[in-house]
Amino acid sequence: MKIIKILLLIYFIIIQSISNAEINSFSDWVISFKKMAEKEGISKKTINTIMDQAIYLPKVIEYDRYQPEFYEDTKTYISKRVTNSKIKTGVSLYKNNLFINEIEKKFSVEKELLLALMGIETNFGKYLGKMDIVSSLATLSFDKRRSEFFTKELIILLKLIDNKTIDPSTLYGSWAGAFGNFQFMPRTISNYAIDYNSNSIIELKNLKDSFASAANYLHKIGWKENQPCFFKIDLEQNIPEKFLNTSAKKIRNKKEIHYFKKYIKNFDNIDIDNNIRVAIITPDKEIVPDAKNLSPAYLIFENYELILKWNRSLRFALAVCTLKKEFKNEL
Ligand SMILES: [Ca+2]
Repeated sequence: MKIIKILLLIYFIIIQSISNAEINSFSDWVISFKKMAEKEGISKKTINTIMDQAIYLPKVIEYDRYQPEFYEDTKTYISKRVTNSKIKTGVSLYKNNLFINEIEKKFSVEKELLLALMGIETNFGKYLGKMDIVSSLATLSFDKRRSEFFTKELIILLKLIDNKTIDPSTLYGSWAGAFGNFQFMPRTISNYAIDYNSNSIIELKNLKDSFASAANYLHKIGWKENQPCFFKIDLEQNIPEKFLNTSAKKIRNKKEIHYFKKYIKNFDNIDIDNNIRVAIITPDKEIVPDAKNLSPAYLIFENYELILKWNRSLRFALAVCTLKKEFKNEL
């Protein structure tokens, strides 16, 4: 018994000293980050007020390292995210906020798409995240894995606070630093967010500012109103492997629709201009154990690829477009 107690004591001393070392070097990192922020032209007052409150969040590193061992198949993924209750919530949100029509016209982005994105990202503001974003970004900047990316995001965030574009007291969001109804990262806020209700501050938890910001973002990256997103297809067995895209990082082997005619069983149902360039995705292939190689399969269009810019996930974009279609039937 005595030996076990001693061993436990040694164990706790080691664990304690490791976490102390981590915290010490985090505070060293804060000091060097502050110097960098000053060089970027951010005021000392903002840097000190904000960064003195930043703490190291071990949980954020846990989330960052977490790699699911297997993915939900596409059907499960979509059915969990496109639900009747979500459709109902979205419809009533729209009916109570008809300013969304004005935003649809102004930015040439369908209201159904905006509702779908908000529904998938945060379930209409229900899941905005409770992490202190400054501390999340600081933790991920201090960590070696993606330090450069998150350091830049944190600098941008400090600039937004420094020039009073956003209110630092509202900065609670996802563990990776995404914020507001549509989960914008600081760079997206800086490039695309808008103060639509004209009170001199961008509030991404406010409906007007967040809807206009999302619409402006989509418009600026080239969204084409009333153009298709994806079309579900049944593939013939003889389709060459190279045409089956499984990664959202780079979509390969695009062809005009008619080129794929010989590989698609339900080709005659495709009521879309045959000269549009498309690609084929098979999102379950490779990442879902025992997935059938050729099913499900989709033809994807330019608008679909724009949603990948918003979030690089084949399933995310499928879910958004599916929910969008549901809203189209309801509104
Ligand atoms: Ca505002």
